[in-house]
Amino acid sequence: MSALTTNKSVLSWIDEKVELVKPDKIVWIDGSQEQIEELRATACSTGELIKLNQDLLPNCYLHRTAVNDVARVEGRTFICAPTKEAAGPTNNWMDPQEAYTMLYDIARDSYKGRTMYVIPYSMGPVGSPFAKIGIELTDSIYVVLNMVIMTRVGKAVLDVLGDSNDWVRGLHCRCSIDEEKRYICQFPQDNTIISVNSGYGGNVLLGKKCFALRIASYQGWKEGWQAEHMLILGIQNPKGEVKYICAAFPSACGKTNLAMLIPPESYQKKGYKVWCVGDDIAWIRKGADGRLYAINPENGFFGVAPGTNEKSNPNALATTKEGTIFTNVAHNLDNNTVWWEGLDKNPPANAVEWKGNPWNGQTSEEKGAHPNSRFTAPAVNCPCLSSEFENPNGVPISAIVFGGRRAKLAPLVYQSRDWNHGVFVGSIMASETTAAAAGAVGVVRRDPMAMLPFCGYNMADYWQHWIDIGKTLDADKAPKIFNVNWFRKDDEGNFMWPGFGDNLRVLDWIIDRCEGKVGAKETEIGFIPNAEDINIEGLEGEVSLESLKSILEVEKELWQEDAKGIEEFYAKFGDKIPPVLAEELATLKKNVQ
Ligand code: OXD
Ligand code: MN
Repeated sequence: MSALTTNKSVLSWIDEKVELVKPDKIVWIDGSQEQIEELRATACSTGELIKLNQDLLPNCYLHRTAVNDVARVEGRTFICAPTKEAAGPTNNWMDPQEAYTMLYDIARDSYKGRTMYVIPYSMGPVGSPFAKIGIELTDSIYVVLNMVIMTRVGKAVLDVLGDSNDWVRGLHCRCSIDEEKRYICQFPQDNTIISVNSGYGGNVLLGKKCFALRIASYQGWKEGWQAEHMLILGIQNPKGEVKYICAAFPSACGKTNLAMLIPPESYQKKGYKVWCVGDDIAWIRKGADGRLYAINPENGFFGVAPGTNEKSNPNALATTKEGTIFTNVAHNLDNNTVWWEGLDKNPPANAVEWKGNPWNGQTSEEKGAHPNSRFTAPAVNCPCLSSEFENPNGVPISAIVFGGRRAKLAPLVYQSRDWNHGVFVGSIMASETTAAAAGAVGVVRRDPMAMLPFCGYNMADYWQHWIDIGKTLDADKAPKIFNVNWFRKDDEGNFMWPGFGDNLRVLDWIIDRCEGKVGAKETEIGFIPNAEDINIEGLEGEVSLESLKSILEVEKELWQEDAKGIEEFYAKFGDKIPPVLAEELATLKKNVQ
């Protein structure tokens, strides 16, 4: 098949990689429906995909990864910057030359007998001033079909690229899925990603975490914009005005659920609506009017399946009903559909579990779906997708929200005093590990801006970049910065806030604060709502004014303890800690003394 471009930098890079991995055949992905159909058919014929019930789930497929290849591998993910310091203390680092040599040795000849697929893709609407282009080479049809959902793929992307050399190189080689030789390497200075020995989404859909966060965060630093691990949502009030919020949360804090939130009944009656722009990544830059604007660079949702149901997230569930690839969920053989834990209370008896073994969901102790099983679903399917989703100039951001899972300490919501204090609030983000993950439960892991596994350079430089962005914004134009915690527990271990759709009550207060419509108490840690200003109408029996007050309190002793933890965390960065943040920490310590 002939090349879809005459771009010399593209063609010579592909020639080099062909020489290295030696494919039998090269196929350029043009994004056409015929080609997608053909690839689906090939994947079904080899067992890579299983075609699901086309009446119930049109154009939906099931895939199983290797049992040893089911999640992102942070321990095997490297930032290959020129020096260890450039990668910083929170990233694994490898010398670029050593990394290339090692990776090329692993990749050499690995496409023999296989096809090389060349995927030209755009992160962001094709041609948008925010968008960036990548080319991924892969020997996996599963990767091609996922990239077709998650990004904008095809010839139009190459037409926009023209002769430019400004594109991200991505080489993915399945090899033998050997865990010991699995590496996910980013070379930010070279706009390059190499991923070997994995077939799992987060490691191999190179447009997502590898490019749109790790490489893009570095590009943003150099070019004056930001790539963040944030959802973007719009809240429409009864007057029809829509205000946009970006929010960063570590995994397992309900980001996709918040992005597709269904307003509580009392809000629905008044005419409130919530629109989803994105559930995972935001690219943010200043617009001509001096405000910050955000786009979602992705084109689909790569969501965790277990726990997604008609109640927790009906919008996500609806999104998966067409054109979706399910990975590592259970296969219901009675009607050729899929099932996962938490979908409903009716697991199939005649099924195949995620590893491919027969499974009776009614009697088995084993799980049917892997806890990190996923759906890859087109954004256009989402019933609450924002009409601004394709806007090439993004949406204006009123508020930035940080959050984590903390049983104690962090109040339901507080507002930073100003931008720099907000950067401090983001930098001290932390979340407690849950029973779902390996290791001790309830251990606090610092995860600044939810970027711990995704920042492509030294986190201290990243914080300074946040501070520098703030310097370019007029105070009345800068988004206000908040912190939320949906996960406060009482002494018996019960959650004290209902979460899910009711989180809109907190977002409502946040928007009111942005518009100067509501007062707040200035406390040691920032501005806290007066409890009466959080609307708890309709929550009778669930949340009392008293309990709301108690999750809005600042407990000084706990903050003194936390300040020690922050100090230890900051110490890792030595004298690279931005002076602004060192001062904010000193202020916090003094305030909570
Ligand atoms: C994701 C993650 O898959 O953050 O989005 O791990
Ligand atoms: Mn994520």
